[in-house]
Amino acid sequence: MELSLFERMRNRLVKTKDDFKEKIENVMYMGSFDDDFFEELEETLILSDLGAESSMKITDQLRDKIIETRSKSKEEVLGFLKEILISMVDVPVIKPEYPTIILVVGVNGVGKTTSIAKLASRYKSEGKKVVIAAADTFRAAAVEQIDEWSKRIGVDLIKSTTGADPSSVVFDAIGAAKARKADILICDTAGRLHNKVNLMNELQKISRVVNREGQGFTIHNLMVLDATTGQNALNQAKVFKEAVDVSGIVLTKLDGTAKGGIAISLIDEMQIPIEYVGIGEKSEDLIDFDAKKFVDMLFE
Ligand SMILES: Nc1nc2c(ncn2[C@@H]2O[C@H](COP(=O)(O)OP(=O)(O)OP(=O)(O)O)[C@@H](O)[C@H]2O)c(=O)[nH]1
Ligand SMILES: [Mg+2]
Repeated sequence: MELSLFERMRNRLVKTKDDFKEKIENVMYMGSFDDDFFEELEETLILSDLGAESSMKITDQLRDKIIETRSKSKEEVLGFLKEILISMVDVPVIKPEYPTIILVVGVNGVGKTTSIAKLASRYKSEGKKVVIAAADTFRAAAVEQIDEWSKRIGVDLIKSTTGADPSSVVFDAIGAAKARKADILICDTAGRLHNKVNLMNELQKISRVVNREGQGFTIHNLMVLDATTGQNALNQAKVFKEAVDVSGIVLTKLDGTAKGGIAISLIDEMQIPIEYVGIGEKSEDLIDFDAKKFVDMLFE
């Protein structure tokens, strides 16, 4: 029997779930909801990678709620905490209208190419015509890597040689996507350090080509972030958002961390939805992210 999305999420994100639960329970054992409690709670949220800013916001809101309701019950307070987290992640995902171009961006090694393969495989199985642009012309072997994936999945790849101008690969790929009447064109790009100005400029150039040539397509800039890098992912997100108009996040390697709280912090601080999360290395290990269900899971 096929597992539900929720069950797959729960199975793979067990580290985050257990860790959060244990930490929150420890705080709740303190008994009374005084200054020590709030201090401890804030510390705990930060340790779960919710970030200083979001953690403070959560703690403040909870304090207000407790004062307002004069609640002294642990169950009620836990309920309030959950409500606050749920309201925080309430940033809607915009579903793509076809045809669409998805430009995938992010720093080195976060899981861009793997996520593209997972997306391509998913869309193909839904009967969509998928084309991939191998616009990582920077790293040696990057073209081979995506070539291998596209053959395995059975989707078209538009490629050039290492060292070629990535914008021109994207240009050609858009032409091919139009000619082949593709539903989805996914563009792989080179990992780039967010603090390297010339690389960010190159990314803006690619993005301009997509915007200019991609008439008739909805355009979607997906930012890939590695959950295991914690708050660093948040810093990357901020810089990439300056360079391109990021419309969604893929949060990868959530299976490999106990600090999945980064998901909440990202949505809260960036106000950008997490659309997909990576929960493993195989092509089926990508799930649609439901932030509300994610919070539910933390409190199960
Ligand atoms: N456990 C786990 N591993 C992942 C996930 N996504 C990607 N990886 C692994 O992360 C490593 C890097 O993935 P790539 O897809 O090559 O990353 P990239 O961003 O394209 O890297 P560059 O092209 O070098 O910038 C690979 O070993 C992947 O198998 C995930 O969701 N979970
Ligand atoms: Mg890559």
